[in-house]
Amino acid sequence: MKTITRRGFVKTAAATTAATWASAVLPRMAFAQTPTLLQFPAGFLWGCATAAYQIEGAVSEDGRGPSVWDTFSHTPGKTFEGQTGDVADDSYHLYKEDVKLLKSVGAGGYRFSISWSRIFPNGTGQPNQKGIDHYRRVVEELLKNDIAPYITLFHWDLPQALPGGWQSRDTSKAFADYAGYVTRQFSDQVGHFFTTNEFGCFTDLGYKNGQFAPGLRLPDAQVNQIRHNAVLAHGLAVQAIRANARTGTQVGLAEDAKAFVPVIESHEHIEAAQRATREENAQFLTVVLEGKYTDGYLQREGANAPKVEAGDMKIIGSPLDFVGLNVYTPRYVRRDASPSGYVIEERPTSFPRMASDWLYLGPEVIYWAVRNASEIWKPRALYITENGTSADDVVGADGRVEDTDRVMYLRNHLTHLHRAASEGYPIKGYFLWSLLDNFEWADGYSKRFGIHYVDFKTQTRTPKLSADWYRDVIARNAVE
Ligand code: PNW
Repeated sequence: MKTITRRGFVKTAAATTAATWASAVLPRMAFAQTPTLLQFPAGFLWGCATAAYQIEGAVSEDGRGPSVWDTFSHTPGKTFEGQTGDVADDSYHLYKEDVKLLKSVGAGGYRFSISWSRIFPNGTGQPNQKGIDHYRRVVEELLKNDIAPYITLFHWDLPQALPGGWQSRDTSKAFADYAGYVTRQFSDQVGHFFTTNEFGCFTDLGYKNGQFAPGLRLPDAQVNQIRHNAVLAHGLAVQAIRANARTGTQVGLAEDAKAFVPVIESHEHIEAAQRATREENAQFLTVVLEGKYTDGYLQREGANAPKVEAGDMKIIGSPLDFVGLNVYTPRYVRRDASPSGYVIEERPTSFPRMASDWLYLGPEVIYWAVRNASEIWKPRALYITENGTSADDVVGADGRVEDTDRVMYLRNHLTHLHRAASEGYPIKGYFLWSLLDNFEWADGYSKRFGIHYVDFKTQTRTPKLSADWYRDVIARNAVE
């Protein structure tokens, strides 16, 4: 028999006491404190999102034509360390593995985008069958796994061959032709299509600030015309989809409308936040949902306002089946006595942020994004088409990525999304950005948004803590 030292005895005694305490107390605690799960409505859709240029790689394969993002990322000084999407996650080849990742978290939907220049290498003209074949394989793999495909038709990778890019109205027409062609091919298997993703990111950031492709800095009048071409492209595409797709196909868009939180939840500040929502998104979501530029926008832009041709507004305002909102960062608004009736608060320098400098943390934004859009525009259905965060992920010695900050970000956003659902706003689903780490545009691979870690040298995918957490949310249809 082992002699029990005094220290050993104390330890054993302590352990026994702890065990006795635990068995006596814990079951009762567990009984008394039934966890309050925030249950989402039955049938709520949980998914993940990605975009073609950010994950596919294989940029010269099977007849794909170059896009403006190939040109831009290969131009020195435009992206972090000159990184490009040439290989990215190699999802063009590894898509089956990526479907397995979706399956393993239990996703019911996958929002991904089609690369326009895989289908029409020159933007217009002859379609490329190999491009269609690739997405057919992706769609079939998803369906085999009971994951509903949600297709974004344009997530910024404009075919380089289109003369003038979004400066030309012909690009809007080319987009409609492409949208009609793709939906004719796929609407027997795909029920939901998004026309464009985030107008401001491919118009303002591309043609006004030059941070994104094609990297131009044009004067306001030209930028406004580009914005107009973009919303017109969306409207023409909606019509082309309705003309080509199977009846019942659901059409919408994915838009990172600036989202406004009232500084205090009182009638006057809520009203101010809704005024701000309409005015600050006047050139994009507002004109799409109202078929009209606001008086405020036209006044502010004056002589620089877009030139509108007869019939444009009706096309732009074509009725939609749903609205998709990409929600990341909050803006705070209060009522004031100015003609607009609102003022947007400066953020204090101490305002918390995540790993991307533009990504401020204010989880209530997702509630207000849904509520404001619902009350202003009364859409039939809403989806959160993106929400997520970058984080400074580190692979531990045990191979695990404990992204507790991402879990915190997501958990808190879902708590506030739950509030919106429980108050009856028509929120039907949520797509987490992103399924896996990928090419984060001008930030290259320096910002990771995935719930799966990607080793870009070996293309190994590893679930992070956030993937385990999300699996749990989906399984319970609830957030804790
Ligand atoms: C979205 N901002 O972009 C895009 O749809 C994704 O492709 C992207 O990877 C993701 O969000 C994360 O960035 C945004 O500056 C880019 O506010 C910038 C902003 C918002 C969204």
